[in-house]
Amino acid sequence: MNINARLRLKLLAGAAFFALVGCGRGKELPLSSAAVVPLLPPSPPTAADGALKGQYESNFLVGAAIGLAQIQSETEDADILVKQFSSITAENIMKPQSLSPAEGVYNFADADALVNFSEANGIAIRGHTLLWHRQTPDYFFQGTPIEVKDRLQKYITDVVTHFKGKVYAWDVVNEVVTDNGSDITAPYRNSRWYQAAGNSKDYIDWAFEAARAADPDTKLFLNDYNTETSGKRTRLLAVVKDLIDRGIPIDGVGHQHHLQLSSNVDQALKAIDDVDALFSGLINHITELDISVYSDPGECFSSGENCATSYGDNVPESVINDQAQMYRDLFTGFAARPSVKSVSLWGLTDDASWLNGFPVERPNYPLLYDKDRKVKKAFQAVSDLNFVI
Ligand code: 9MR
Repeated sequence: MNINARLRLKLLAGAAFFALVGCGRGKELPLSSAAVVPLLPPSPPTAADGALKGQYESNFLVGAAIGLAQIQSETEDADILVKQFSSITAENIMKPQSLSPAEGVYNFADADALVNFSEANGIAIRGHTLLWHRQTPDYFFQGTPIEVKDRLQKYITDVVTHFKGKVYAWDVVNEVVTDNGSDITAPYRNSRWYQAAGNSKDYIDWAFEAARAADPDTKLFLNDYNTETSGKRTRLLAVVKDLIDRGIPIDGVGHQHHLQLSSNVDQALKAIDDVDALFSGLINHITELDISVYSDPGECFSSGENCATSYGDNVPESVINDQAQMYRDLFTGFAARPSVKSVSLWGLTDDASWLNGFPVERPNYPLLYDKDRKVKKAFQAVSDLNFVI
């Protein structure tokens, strides 16, 4: 919407509001006091039950990444999840470090609590993640490639079997594509996994094969970030093509979509279109969506230099509006693409976002709910397409 249209609507809303107040109060409110009457009534503090998940019911599940606190002690969060979300991802407690801190030792209690909450409330669970080079105990990487393979496959078999029938999709491998096209290992990341597998990509096959054998029905994903940038996307597509050409069982691509206000929405949607064009039958999940209110240059992410100045507690209204518009453009684009089956936010409320500490310590406001558990304009923009931003 252009500025004039927005202004016109505000004036109309203001006039209607003024007329109502004026009627009720009779002479108490002189016409000349229009300047002190707010132009818009305050935003509703809460949303209608089901407004978010209901809007996309025929398109995709709408998810959020959470921790245990949100379902055990933060009852407002639990209430929001039940009312507005159809999918949950464990932000941390289904990672190898949490599930198996020592070889052969499993700690399923926390993850089971999340699964029980979800099942009791009819919310689907997305599994994150069976393999990553972070949040993974050292023991996984020790020994010969054969020992590494056997251990990884046992771990994946045990975990996927434990959650069989409860987790509708797994990020089988997370972030295995390199950020640097000139790496000698490109398109693969030169990670501890790559090295432990004998400087080879074989560990990716091992992971997918073990996951498929343990649960033929759950959907298996390769998940990565920056698929909205062309270089990373090209490398990711090469990795996926290689898996498919060799018959490795993969069902879909997870696009993390950690975006910022300067990100390009068309490119974020092109990531889906490129998967669709190359691999008919694969599905797409948006797995970790958030939109930082800062527009940081590349060096902020690589070295913490030249990051945008913190807004502190005062984010300009224009930024909140731009963020809402961007969320709406993305969700509308996702809904127009039938291969998108799940869209998850990486967090529920702004205060709990990982972006408050990355790439630098700085309050960020990347999600659909604010720290007071009130819906933001971004929520309204995606859950009600008639909402005027
Ligand atoms: O949000 C997660 C944060 O709480 C953890 O400290 C961090 C550890 O590296 O992982 C974060 O989640 C990441 C996800 O698992 C994979 N993609 C990037 C996410 C943000 O770093």
